Amino acid sequence: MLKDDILQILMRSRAGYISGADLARTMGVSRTAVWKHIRALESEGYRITAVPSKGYRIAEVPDTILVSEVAQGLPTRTIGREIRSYPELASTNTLAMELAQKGAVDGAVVISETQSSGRGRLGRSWLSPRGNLYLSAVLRPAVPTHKAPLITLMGAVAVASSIRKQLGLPAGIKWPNDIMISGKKVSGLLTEMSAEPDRIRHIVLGIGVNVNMDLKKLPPAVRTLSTTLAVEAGRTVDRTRFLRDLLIELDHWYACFVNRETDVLRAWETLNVTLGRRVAVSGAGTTLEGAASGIDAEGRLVLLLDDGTSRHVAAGDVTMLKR
Ligand code: BT5
Repeated sequence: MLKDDILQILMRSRAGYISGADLARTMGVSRTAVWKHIRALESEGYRITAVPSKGYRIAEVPDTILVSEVAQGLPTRTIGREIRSYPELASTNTLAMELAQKGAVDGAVVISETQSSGRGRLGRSWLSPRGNLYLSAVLRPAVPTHKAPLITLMGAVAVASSIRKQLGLPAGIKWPNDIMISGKKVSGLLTEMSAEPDRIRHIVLGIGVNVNMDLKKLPPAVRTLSTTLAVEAGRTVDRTRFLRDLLIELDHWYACFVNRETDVLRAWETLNVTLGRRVAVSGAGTTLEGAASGIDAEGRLVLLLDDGTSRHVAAGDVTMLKR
């Protein structure tokens, strides 16, 4: 897009001015057209100084995820082949499900700066102030329906290992869908599926990562259990770069999942913080207590109960009990 090209030129020469005439010549358009694109960039939050004798210069870049930079030469096979971004949505998962129904490609990604009705599991909400990452990927894996729950584990492996690689933080996975740092939740995943008995139509993998938001934006009860990447890293995190590297990591693990899901399970085992712990798993009106001893081939938690029997739990909320 012309606007993105102009943005790139201006970003590359942020130290000085570029004349409207030069931009117009490079782009092969009129100076009025250049001016219109400059106005469009301003409406996206860029502050651009215009000096009649010198030209244009970017004075301030908005704190938004720059999708053109994420998409530019993105070295992925599937994830991020299409990226749609929005300043605000009700929920990226809701829109991604709609797009999937209308035929969105495998790997299409939806992101939003905020969500007004971000969703967690079981009708819970995901609080979604500015400064974080909210994304959903449309997936169409050619695998049997019973493998679908592994998508959550796959996404968790991608998020935890991306945080580790990019920021060197000790991110771990709490079964089934939480990413934790130092015992606090930094990210949550929500997988939704449309399927026939023997065939997956599409899956939407939703990922929320607390990046730079002020934790005070969360109500106290949630805040005490939560953290952000910025708090853990001790600095603001570049969300554009974080997202780009996360999509690359997700692409890798998605390919692993489709080709040889045992690799995903092994990676999950090395990154998890649940196994080996005594846990209580609640769900469907009951709570089971026991030792989290493993995950099975379908991603269910294997719980060793005190009577010596074991249960394979498909879903639930885990509370870590004392060691
Ligand atoms: C989750 O549910 O953790 C899944 C979160 C998925 C969010 C993404 S954002 C992009 C995509 N679009 C959506 O609409 N959703 C996905 P669950 O395990 O049910 O946890 C929900 C609970 O986490 C809430 O009841 C709160 O206690 C807590 N919580 C809510 N917002 C939080 C936040 N920003 N950080 C940490 N914890 C939060």
